[in-house]
Amino acid sequence: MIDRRARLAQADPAIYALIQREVERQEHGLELIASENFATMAVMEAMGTALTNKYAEGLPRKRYYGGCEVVDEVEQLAIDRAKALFKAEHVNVQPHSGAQANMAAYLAVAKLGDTLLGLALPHGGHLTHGSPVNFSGMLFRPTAYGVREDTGRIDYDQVRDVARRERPRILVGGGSAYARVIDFAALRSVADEVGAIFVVDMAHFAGLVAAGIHPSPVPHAQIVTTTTHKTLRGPRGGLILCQEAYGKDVDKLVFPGIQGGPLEHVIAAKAVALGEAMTPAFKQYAIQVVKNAQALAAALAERGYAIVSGGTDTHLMLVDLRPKGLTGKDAQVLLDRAGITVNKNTIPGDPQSPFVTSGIRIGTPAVTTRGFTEPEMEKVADMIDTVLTKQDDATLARVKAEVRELTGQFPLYAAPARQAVGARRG
Ligand code: DSN
Repeated sequence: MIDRRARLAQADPAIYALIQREVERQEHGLELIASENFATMAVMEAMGTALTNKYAEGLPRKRYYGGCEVVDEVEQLAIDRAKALFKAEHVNVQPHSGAQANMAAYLAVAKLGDTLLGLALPHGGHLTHGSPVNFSGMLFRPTAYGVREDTGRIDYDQVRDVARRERPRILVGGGSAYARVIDFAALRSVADEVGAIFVVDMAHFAGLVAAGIHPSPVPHAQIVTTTTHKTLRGPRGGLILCQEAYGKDVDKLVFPGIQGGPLEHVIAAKAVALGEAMTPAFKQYAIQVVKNAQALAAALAERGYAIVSGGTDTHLMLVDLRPKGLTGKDAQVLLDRAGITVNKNTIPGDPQSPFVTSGIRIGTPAVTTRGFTEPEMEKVADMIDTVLTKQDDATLARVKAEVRELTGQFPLYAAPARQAVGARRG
């Protein structure tokens, strides 16, 4: 069999070299972006297959084109696994991304101009939960609830007050920088009181829900959306889970509403990831993700960093850098130079703009995939603190070498011969 890497290297040396560089970056860097992970070799192999060549508008056994008998089975397997894993009545596995999953979910239950109520972006929400620069704030009337500045937690009384005042058609739960378990029952009761549909975007914590170590929104929300590549550790993409009563509308909105042909190669990879998420090994992984996040939050707090809400229940934490006199932007740049990847993030009540911010968001899904446990979290906290405290070139170079040594002890892409396709160990 012709080696796939050799073929790519020969056909397009420029792209091959860039992929190799990215493999190197992932191998030797400390990946702490809360929404990133390292998919398994099996997931990546499923994506790089002949399934990419097939058009399959429609749903399994109800397609517009012929020749869909194989992809029908692929997609049905993904649907069945998602239903079983999340105990959902209806699943659509076609959304190309979390944003498209949210768009289809909203349009399935609301009209243009209807009111949407979500967690404010600077309080840990997401662009697609009603930001004015996003479709969610352009097509709908966006309103927001927030977290209490003293606790960093959602104020459910305030959610009820805002909902009573604004009368939303859709109440959105979930966010991209909220570290605590959300009280889904409380939000559903608010939604019911004002006649809203409750949509939960569980993109960030879906892997924890799949592992059974985080409350599931599925029994509470009419519609649940997610990405598949964060804690769920699958390919880049989205899913929609919903109650049977919303199934037809959701399916129609995904296609022909907002998408064309589904990406069956990605759907195959989603099926592989969903299968992996059913295993005891994945449950152990998810447990360790949270233990690592809690260990890292505690270690940073010991070093004088303020953690929004005082800690985390999940895979991520929001670090308020104001006690250190640093902005998120500066911290992100300094850490990057030492091979540590995080993202700047606004904190509740942030006096800085979203381009500068007063905080950074840190997550543990990726480093846990490569095998880090609590002792490594202490080392990571030390490295972060050293970089942000000293800031000089020599220190940054020294920490970068330490990062390389630490990541070298937990290799990500096993054999050099498999590097070009990004073969994660295991
Ligand atoms: N970009 C993702 C995140 O970092 O949370 C959300 O879309």
